[in-house]
Amino acid sequence: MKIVAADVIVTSPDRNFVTLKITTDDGLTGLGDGTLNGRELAVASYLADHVVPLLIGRDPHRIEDTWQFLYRSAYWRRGPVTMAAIAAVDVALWDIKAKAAGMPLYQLLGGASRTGVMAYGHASGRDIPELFDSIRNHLELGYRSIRVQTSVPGINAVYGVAAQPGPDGKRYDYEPAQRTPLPAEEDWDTRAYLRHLPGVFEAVRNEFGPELPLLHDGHHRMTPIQAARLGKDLEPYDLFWLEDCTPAENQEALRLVRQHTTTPLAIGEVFNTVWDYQTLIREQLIDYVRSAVTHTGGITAMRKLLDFAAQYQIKSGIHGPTDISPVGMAAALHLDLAIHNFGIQEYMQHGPLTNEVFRQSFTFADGYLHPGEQPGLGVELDEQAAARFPYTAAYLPFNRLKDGTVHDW
Ligand code: KDG
Ligand code: MG
Repeated sequence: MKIVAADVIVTSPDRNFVTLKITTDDGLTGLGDGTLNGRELAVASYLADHVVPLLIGRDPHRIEDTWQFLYRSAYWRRGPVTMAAIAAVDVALWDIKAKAAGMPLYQLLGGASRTGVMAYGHASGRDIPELFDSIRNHLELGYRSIRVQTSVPGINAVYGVAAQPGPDGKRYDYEPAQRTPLPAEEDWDTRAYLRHLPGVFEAVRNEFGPELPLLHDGHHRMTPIQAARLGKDLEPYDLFWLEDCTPAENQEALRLVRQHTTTPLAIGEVFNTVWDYQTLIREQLIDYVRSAVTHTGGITAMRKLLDFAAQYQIKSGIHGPTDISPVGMAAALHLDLAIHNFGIQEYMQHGPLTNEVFRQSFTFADGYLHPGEQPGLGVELDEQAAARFPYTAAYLPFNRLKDGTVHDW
């Protein structure tokens, strides 16, 4: 079998997505997600200008060899653009291999290790009553694990709070990237946040009881000692995890956090290779690996990363916000179903236009996702529908402190 075409499709139904479609000489097609929120065209160019010419004529079954070739022959290693491009190729090739085998992809990864994939959804509110409504709404939608994000008195706009108004005055909702000419400016005050958050979790536990798994995303804003304090303060509320408590480029910083708290820690959505996790995993400084298949070099690299994590009883918590396309989500679900050290899967539901462009066969019922039984990934791209939604520039927001200093967002 040979690759005869590889097309980069950029579409913007509810938001921007970059998809690679690989076609073989016997007519099979495979899809891969290369969406990098706010920097989509960089991956599209990397693929179209530098990778597609290298794929034509290659044997699509040689997935490991293609991965190593793309990673090593570029000379310039790692980085989100490169690794998203490699992921798009890798996942498209796995899609083709599984279609050729006539099996859903998870069968090629070793078969199902569980009957379904536990998912968590994003509840949020500007105040406690709105947060409770959002949690109830997520429970009604079928979620059985809930991430809790809340506004903080004294801060105007905080990551993850759906109902707060964006720069256009509309609901911010679940999508932080906004179609504005410049990135929206948000504000931040760590001391106010540290004072406010434990009371919110206390109220949620009092209302919803001890059983419900609760998660929280710190979104990279604290110093190690601040993160240590928050982890300690949240211990009575038994979180499933505290995510991205510090910007983790400095992996050693997590030693300090770990010394002080037993709140489980999840890190890695902005990472793109196993090297970003070396200290975190080897020293057991985290409990969950948060990488996206889409940003970490695809199934091939994620499988190795998660097998490494398994040696240390560290589990998966694959990144699954709306900026992961349905193709990237399906890839995550096949992996989730197959690996032994599965933890939880993030699942934010896409909007109706996205679901029109990407026809999906994965299902969600009673808190569990399943990738379905169609050969391959189980996602089809409607190219005519995709063409109706041209790329629209959008940016993630950024943060400033009260004195104007730029802060991590
Ligand atoms: O593009 C940025 C989003 O993917 C990120 O803000 C979402 O932190 C996030 C999460 O945990 O889903
Ligand atoms: Mg996050």
